[in-house]
Order: sequence, then structure tokens, then C-alpha cells
Amino acid sequence: MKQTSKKSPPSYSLAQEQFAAVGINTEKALTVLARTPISLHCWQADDVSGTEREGSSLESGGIQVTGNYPGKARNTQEIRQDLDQALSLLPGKHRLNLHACYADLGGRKKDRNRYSTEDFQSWIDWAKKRKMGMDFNPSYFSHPLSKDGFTLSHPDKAVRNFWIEHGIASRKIAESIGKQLGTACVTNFWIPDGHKDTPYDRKAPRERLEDSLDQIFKTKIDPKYNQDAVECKLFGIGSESYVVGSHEFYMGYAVKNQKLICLDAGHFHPTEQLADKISSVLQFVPELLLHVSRGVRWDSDHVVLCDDPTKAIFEELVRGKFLDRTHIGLDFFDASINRIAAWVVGTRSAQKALLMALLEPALQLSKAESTGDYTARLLIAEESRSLPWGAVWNEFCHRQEVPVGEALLTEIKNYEKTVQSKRA
Ligand code: RNT
Ligand code: ZN
Repeated sequence: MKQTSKKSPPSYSLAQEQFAAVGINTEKALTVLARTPISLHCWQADDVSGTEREGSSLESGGIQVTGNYPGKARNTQEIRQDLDQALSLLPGKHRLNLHACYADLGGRKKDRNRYSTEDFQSWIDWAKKRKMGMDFNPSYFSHPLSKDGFTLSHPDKAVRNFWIEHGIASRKIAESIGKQLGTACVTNFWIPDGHKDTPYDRKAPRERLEDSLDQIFKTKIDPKYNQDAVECKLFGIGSESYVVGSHEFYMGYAVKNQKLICLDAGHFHPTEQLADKISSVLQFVPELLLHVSRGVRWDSDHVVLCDDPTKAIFEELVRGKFLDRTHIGLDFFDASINRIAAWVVGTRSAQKALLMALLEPALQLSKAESTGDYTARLLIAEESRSLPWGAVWNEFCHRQEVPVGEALLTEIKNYEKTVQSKRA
């Protein structure tokens, strides 16, 4: 942790005392917060456009970006510049989550099934220089062979094979990332496959998907270097009626093959809470990947807030002692506001939710519950909402030398004025 020479504001020591009175050690909470990385999704920089072709844009894949706020990053260099700016406003040490469609091809003409480490070496070097770990994603969207909405479960064997090769190539790249950076790369598989309208045959695509995944995962890779995750979805744009990779499908697949499950907060029915799934899933799979996101009615990938559903996710991780088995990633893309602000607000909100979970009066709550005193459980939980966690958050930012409150907005506006607004 970076230590500032400046003294902590007095509000912190007052808060520290108040938390100590209910048995909570704020210093311990800050230590855990500082060592918990969030995997920053590169795709917030440019609305999931990618860098494979000049002027590429998100074309297909059951996800949609809305908004046209000026200043979008147009190439690898601008994405990195924006990432550095976002990182400078985030307390803690984080990871980079890169999609394969952000390959730095440097003029090499190759398709996704032929991608190799060289196409990502400049990203690996970039991360290494910043002492960051990296996570990876094969890209099964925005490509001529994903246009009809099917990839790994496509009825045409040639199309399936292309995407199987892309998956195999991606795991090799991820293995190399893990080796080079000295921290395991989590490779997440999400495919858009599904039907807009009610299908006749729900079975065959799922059989094909299982077979394709088996082929991709055939080569064993040391989990020290790479770990595979599979991400389910209830519905997407253009796959409203049927998604091949449903929750039940991947739950079964991950349990059977001991893969990581990726739970995206926007991928379930709006009344379902992701938090409630964590302790069930982790009973049967080794580790978990989270896509912390915010669905608004549909899977809209709004900027993460420090709201009740997000807080509930982090409470589960802390209460169940699951932090060591969970990889925390983000997945949102808002193009209607300053994109750096989106990144920074979303990431800091997730971190705040984690901090609040670490500052829960855990002993009191578990004692109330185990003695059947549900009156006390409710009262303590509600009273704890007004504990001065904000002062602890500000102290964290202060120690990590990142701005809080309006100073944060000033930094973002300044960057917008001097850098982003100059982009045509
Ligand atoms: C799509 C999935 C997936 C993507 C990213 C870009 O619904 O959530 O994770 O958003 O891989
Ligand atoms: Zn996701």
C-alpha cells in the first residue's frame, strides 16, 4: 500500500472507534480490501469494438452498447492511455481483463483461430510493466462466422471447428500470459448462441456445445498458469427465446469437468439475486468468476453501483470466506457517459461494496442467528447500515493516494478536456 506522508483525516479515527465498539477492526478490513484485485474489463474503453480492424465496432453477439458520448478510444494506444488514467483513480492493485478481439496484430493478417501469444505480447508487456495480472476471453462475437447467431454449437461443422480452434488458441495464449506474469490467467468462455424465437430442437445445439467444449479443454493446462471459466446467460438481444449455454447447461458442465463457473449479475431473471447463487455453486465447483454488472430490465450492462444487489454479492463472499476462491471481474459498457468515469465509478462501487461487507458486525449477526434471535438479527443488520464506513473508504483512498468526491470528477473532466475531446 502506498503510504502518504499526510496525516489521516480525524474522521477516520472516530470511525475506527465506532467500529471497534461493535467488534470490527477497520485496519484488517483495509488490508483485505487492498489485496483484493478487480479485473478491469478492457472493453469499457471502446464500447466492445476491439482493435482487430481499423474502426471496428461491436457488430453482433447478443450484447448491445448504447450511447455516443464523445472521446471513445480508437486504437490500442488510446485504450492503454485510458486504462492508465482509470488506474490512476482506483485505489488498490488490479488486473487487466482482455478480450481476444483486442489483439495487437501490428499488420499481421490472421484470423482468430490462428491467434497466438505474439498477437498479445505487447499487452503482456504492458501489464508486466505495471505489475498487473491478466485475464483473457476468446471472442465469439463481431465476426463473419458468428453472424447467424451460432458459434460452438453451430450446425455446420466447419464453423464449429473454426470456433473450437479459436478456443484452443485462446487457452494457449492464456497459459503463456500466466507463465509470463507469474499469476494464473482466468480464461472465460462466453458464446452468444441462441434463438430469437422458440426453437423446435433445444437438445442438439447443447450436445454440439458440450462436444466443442470437450475438444477445446482436451489439453490439460497447469492451473498455476490458466484456469477456464464458463459463463451462462438466460437471454440476450436476438436470443430471447433460447440460449444454448443456459445456467443449467454450464452448471452441469462445470461440475462434471471441474471448471470455474462465471456468474454475470445481468444474466438472470431480474428478480433473481446473484448473491444467493454463490454458496450453492461453490459447493460443487473449485472456484468462481464474477462478472459484476448491473442489469436494468434486460441484460443492459449498466455501470455497477454500490447498491443492495452488489452489496449482497460481496457480503456472501466475505461471510462464506469465499474471497480466496473468487475472481472478481467487471462487465459493463456504458457509452452514454464519460467512459473513464464509467470504469472508475463501477470499479470503486464494487470496492466500496466489498469494504462494507468487510465492515459488517459479523459476530453479532451470526450470534443472533444461531441463537434464533431473528429480532436482533434484523435490528443489528439495519442499524449497521448507518455505521460510518464512508470515513473508512476515504481513508483507504487517502492512503492509496487517489482522489475522493469532487476531486475525482475534476480529474476526469480534466482528462476529458485535454485528451478525450481531442479525439475525432
Ligand atoms: C455477454 C457476456 C460477456 C460479454 C463480454 C464482452 O452477455 O456477459 O461476458 O459481456 O465477454
Ligand atoms: Zn459477462
